[in-house]
Amino acid sequence: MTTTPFPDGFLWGGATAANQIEGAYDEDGKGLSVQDVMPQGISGPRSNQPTPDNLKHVAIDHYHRYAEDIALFAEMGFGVYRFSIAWSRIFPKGDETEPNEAGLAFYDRILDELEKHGIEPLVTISHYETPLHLAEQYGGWTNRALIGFYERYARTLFERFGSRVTYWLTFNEINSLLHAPFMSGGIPIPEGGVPEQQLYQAMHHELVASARATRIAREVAPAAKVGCMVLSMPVYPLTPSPDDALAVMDADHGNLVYGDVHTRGAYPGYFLRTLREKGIELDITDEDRDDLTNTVDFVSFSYYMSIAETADPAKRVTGEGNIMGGVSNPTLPASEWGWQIDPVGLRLVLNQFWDRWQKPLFIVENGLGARDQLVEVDGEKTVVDDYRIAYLNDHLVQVGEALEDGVDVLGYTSWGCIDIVSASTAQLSKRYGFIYVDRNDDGTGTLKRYRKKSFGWYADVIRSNGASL
Ligand code: BGP
Repeated sequence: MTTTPFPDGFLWGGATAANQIEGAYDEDGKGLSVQDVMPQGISGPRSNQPTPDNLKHVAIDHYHRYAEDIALFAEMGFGVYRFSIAWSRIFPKGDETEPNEAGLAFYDRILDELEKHGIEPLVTISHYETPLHLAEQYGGWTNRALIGFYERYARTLFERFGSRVTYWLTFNEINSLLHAPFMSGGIPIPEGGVPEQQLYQAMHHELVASARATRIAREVAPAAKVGCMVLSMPVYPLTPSPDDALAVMDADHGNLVYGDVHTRGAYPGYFLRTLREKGIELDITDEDRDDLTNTVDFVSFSYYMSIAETADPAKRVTGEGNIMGGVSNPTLPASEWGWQIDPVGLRLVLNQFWDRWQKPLFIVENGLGARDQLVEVDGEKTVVDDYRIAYLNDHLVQVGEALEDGVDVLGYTSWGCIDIVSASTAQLSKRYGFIYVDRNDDGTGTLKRYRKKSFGWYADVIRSNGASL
C-alpha cells in the first residue's frame, strides 16, 4: 500500500473569483464593481466607464457555462471549489436595503451544481469586487459606512446560503489593501497617492467588518466555519546581519498583523508602535474593540512566492513583478512575471502560521501563471504543461512535509483551476488552469474548454490522496 501524509477527508480542489471568471458584468441587475473600470489590472489607469477592452466583462463566460465548468472540476475529483460572490450582483450599488433576487438566484444555481457533484463550496464574500458606487460616493473602505453595507451583504448571504455552505472567507487577501487600495478597498487614488492615515483607517474598517461577519454567521448560520484570508509571502534576510533580520521582522509584522487580529481579537503591540511612529491615530470605538473579539475558525491564505528583505538601502532593489514589492532572492528562479518560485517557502509559512495561531489552515490559492500553447496530441487539443505540473507537484510535496511536521491543514485549492482573467495584468495570457479556455488578450476566441496535461495529473493526485506526488 502506498502511504500519504494527507489525512482522510483532506479537501482537494480549485479556486476562482467572480470578476475573473463570470463575465455577464451587466446582466440580471448586476451593478458595476471596481473591476469593471480596471481594464489594465492593478497598475494600469482606471477608466471612468466600462470600456470594450476590459476582458473581465465577458471573462470566460462562466455565468452561462458554469454547469460545464463544474462538471469538469468533478471529473478531476474536486472535493471543494472556492469561488467568490460578486457583491454588486447582490447589492448592485452596495448601499441598497433590499438584495437583487436574480443575483442570489445565480449562486443558488452554482450551489445546486456543486451539490449534484458532491463538491463542498468555499465562498469568498469579497474578492476585489467592491461595488463601484461605494468607491465613488463613499471613498470605499476609508468610510466607516462600508462596515454597515458589508454587514448587510454578509447577513444576506448567511441567511440565504448558510444551510448549504460551511466554509466562508470574509475578504480575499485582506493585507493587500495598503498596497492596492482601489482594487482591494475601492479607495479612489488621488494624485500623490492615498494618505497613510486613510489607508490604515480603511484597514481597521475591514478588520471590524470581517469580525462582524463572523459574529453574524454564529447567529444566523451556526454550522458555518468562517476564515480570514491573507496573502502569504515568507521573507528571508538578504544577508545574515542582525539588521537584515530586523528588516525581515518588520516586513513580517506588516503581514502577520492581519492574522493576529483575526485569531487573537485585538491589535498586537508591535502594530500600535508602527501607528505611533507614523503619527497615525485611528478612530477605534469601544464597539469596534468588542467586535474584533469575534475570532475566526480557521486561517486561509494564498501562496505564490517568497521574497528577501534588507536594511541596506543600496541593496534594496525591488524585485520586478513581486506582488507587494520587496527584494529579489538571488537563490531562486522566477516565473516570467518575476514571481519567485519557492516550494520550501510554503512549508515554512504553514509552520509559521500554525505555530503562531494554532488554527486549522487552508491553502486557498497556489499556482503558476504561464503562457500556454494549445497543441494537438493523439488527435486531441491540449497543453503539455509540464512546467505547471512540476510547480504544483513540488509545492504539494512541501504541504506533505508540513503535515508530517504536525501542521493542521484542511485543504488545498489550486488557483485559477480553469484559465481566467489575471488580476494583476487583466489579461488571459497569464494562465493558471488545468483547463485551457480559448480566449485571447484581444478578446478573440471560441471560449471552448480543453483539458491540459495537468488535468489528468491533478486527477491522479486527488484520486490517490497525494500518494502519486
Ligand atoms: C491573488 C489574487 C487572485 C489572483 C492571483 C494570481 O493575488 O487573490 O485574484 O488572480 O493572485 O494573480 P495574477 O492573476 O495577477 O497572476
